[in-house]
Amino acid sequence: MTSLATNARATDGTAELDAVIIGAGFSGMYQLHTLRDRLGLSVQVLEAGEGVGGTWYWNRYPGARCDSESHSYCFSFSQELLNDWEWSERYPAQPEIIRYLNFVADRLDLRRDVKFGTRVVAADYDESRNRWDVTTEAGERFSAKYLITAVGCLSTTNVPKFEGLESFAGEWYHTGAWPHEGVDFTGKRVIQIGTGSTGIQAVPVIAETAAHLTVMQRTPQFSVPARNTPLTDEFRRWVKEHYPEIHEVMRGTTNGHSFRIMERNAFDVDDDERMAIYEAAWEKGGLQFRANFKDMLTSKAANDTAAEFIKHKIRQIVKDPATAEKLANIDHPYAAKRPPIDTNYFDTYNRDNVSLVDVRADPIAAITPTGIRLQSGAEHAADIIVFATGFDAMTGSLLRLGITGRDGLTLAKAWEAGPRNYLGLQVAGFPNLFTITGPGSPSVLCNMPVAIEQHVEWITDCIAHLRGHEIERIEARDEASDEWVQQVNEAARATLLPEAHSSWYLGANVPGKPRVFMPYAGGMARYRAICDEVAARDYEGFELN
Ligand code: NA7
Repeated sequence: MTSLATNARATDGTAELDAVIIGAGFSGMYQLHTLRDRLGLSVQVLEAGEGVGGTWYWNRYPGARCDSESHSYCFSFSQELLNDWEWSERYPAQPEIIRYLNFVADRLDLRRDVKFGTRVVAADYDESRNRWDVTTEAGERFSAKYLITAVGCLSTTNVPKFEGLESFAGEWYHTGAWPHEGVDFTGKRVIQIGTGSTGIQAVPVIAETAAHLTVMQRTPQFSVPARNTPLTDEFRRWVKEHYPEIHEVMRGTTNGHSFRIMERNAFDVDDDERMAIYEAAWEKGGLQFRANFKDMLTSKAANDTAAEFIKHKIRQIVKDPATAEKLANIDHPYAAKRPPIDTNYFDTYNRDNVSLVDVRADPIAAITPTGIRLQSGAEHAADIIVFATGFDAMTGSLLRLGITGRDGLTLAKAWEAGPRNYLGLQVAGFPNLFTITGPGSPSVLCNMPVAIEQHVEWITDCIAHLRGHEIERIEARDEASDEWVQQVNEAARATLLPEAHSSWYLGANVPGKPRVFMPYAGGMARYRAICDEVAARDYEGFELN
């Protein structure tokens, strides 16, 4: 077996490596560290952005902040990194996350093996050489035995194809490709399309400076207060003293967060007690609102109690009854679409300079030179349009890499009817290709750093095993892939998640995308156990040769 300690260059200028990693966000950075510094491989990371950070490099929109609590939204593998970093707020804002990831890149000396400003446009598997040939937009070529995608789940922006966008005389931006110099809304008429987690964070901030903000809402959303706050020294000390316990909780729960899901069901307590529990959780704020009862995502009746509570809060907060009704007219179960948390979102509709338009009742017909026209003919004027319209989630960023496996099989063809793979990690027909947080793994249903660390460590152990046993190739078997897709479907069906018909978990936000529930909903702890067992059984379900 050959290993190239340093990058070699073939006579045609192709860089020869052990591994190419695509993406330098949380996952690509950690994968580089493990393969290079633990296994001693030659590795090249290719990153489209000009800096580390992945999704956080691009998502610089007003109010951009993580919904996971800061002490749980970081790497846990290095005690040194944990000791030497201090978070300032309960939830980290985008600039602080970028500072954190740059701190990690410095400490682990990662940048020397990352090529920034480099977009991959093709990756072809050559069976005779058992190598992946990777081509970039600039025509550079890299060849590697292992190809690892670390492209994130929410990186390919979805700009709906509205007629007339090119005719718009003002400025328009997608939140996921926000200008680094920022956007000045002062005195401007702004229309924002979209009220997902991003839109709900952006509305209160844009409203502070815009002359007028018109929010165009298609699907009303539940949201719970985040209750963001600066962290006290006492809390930070407590966290540093309790990492083992905190990490044990994060690794043992369904969703990878640092809070446990309660053991009780919603109807184990009477109505008064349930209301008191919801009130306390509303005051505390955060994603743990869904952890109040363990049957919240499996029993419609239990879920209805939370849904009614939040709708009641919306009607209490929003003073104009017509606006309140549009916001509270929610027809999916609570948390079946990704549940946002917010800072003054509903309150913002009480401002004189903010209005809400229901574009489900009266859809957007076209973008005009001066604004947006609805199907009814109503016109809304704008100087700036903000697209908070989400992403071609989970599969979009993988499909646009131009991946072709054995016998000319493209990933696009293999996934024509939706993503089919084994454990979310490997696709049949694509040997030695690993997809970090791919569809079919818990990914977006989990606190991302936890999902990422588990995948990176599993892939690292797997590659170490291959090298230790002189195995050249690993590839998911067809039967194992079919069984896994079935397990992913069954796990989703056991919950209320598929009932949110407009959810991006199902690909429903992108017209023409196959409707398949993409993330594994069986829980991170169960998923981790399955992956460990597969490895312990000599990589059962994979072909090794
Ligand atoms: P989301 O959650 O996909 O939200 C996108 C929003 O844009 C949502 O309200 C959509 O309505 C709306 N949308 C999308 N297309 C249209 C069209 N054509 N017309 C009107 N409205 C539209 O993306 P986010 O960026 O907010 O959040 C993504 C994830 O990032 C988030 O869940 C966290 O995990 C972090 P819809 O609901 O599809 O009717």
